[in-house]
Amino acid sequence: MVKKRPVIAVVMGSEKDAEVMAEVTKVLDGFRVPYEVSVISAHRTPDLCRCFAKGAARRGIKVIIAGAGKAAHLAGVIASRTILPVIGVPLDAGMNGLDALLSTAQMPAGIPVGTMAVGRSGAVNAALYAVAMLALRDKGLAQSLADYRRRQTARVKSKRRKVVQ
Ligand code: RP5
Repeated sequence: MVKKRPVIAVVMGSEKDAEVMAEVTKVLDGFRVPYEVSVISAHRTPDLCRCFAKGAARRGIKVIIAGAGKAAHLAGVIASRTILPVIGVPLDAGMNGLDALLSTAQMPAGIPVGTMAVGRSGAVNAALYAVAMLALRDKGLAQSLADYRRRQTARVKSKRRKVVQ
């Protein structure tokens, strides 16, 4: 089987972020979107971070999803080195993730990072947001995204029936 080239890069600041960031790849797997995963730290491996960001577009990556905790500069530093859309997932490594949320979201004008919610919700939504971007140019993916929403609505309605009865 020929492996498809990754179009989404999932990056995290530490291997300790892997559990939450697995929510990203679970969603991408569901949509059969090819991705790559790496651990890169904006602070501990700054040169690697720079090379990764500079080379991503050339390697065929369309969207980057970066998750980090604490002083979470990963998404912002990557965004400063590429014009690809960068989605940031703030992770809770203390302070309920408020530190990471502010570090990821409060970018100065000119270098945007699309910041999601803290933790699992943010990880799931980052993947869905990236899929939505790809779906702009992929009708099959757009259909899958609409189906995902329909299934989600049906699931919530069936639970509601159980609660209301
Ligand atoms: C961040 O600091 C990482 O993204 C991680 O969430 C947090 C703690 O990392 P470790 O020091 O535990 O590796 O850079």
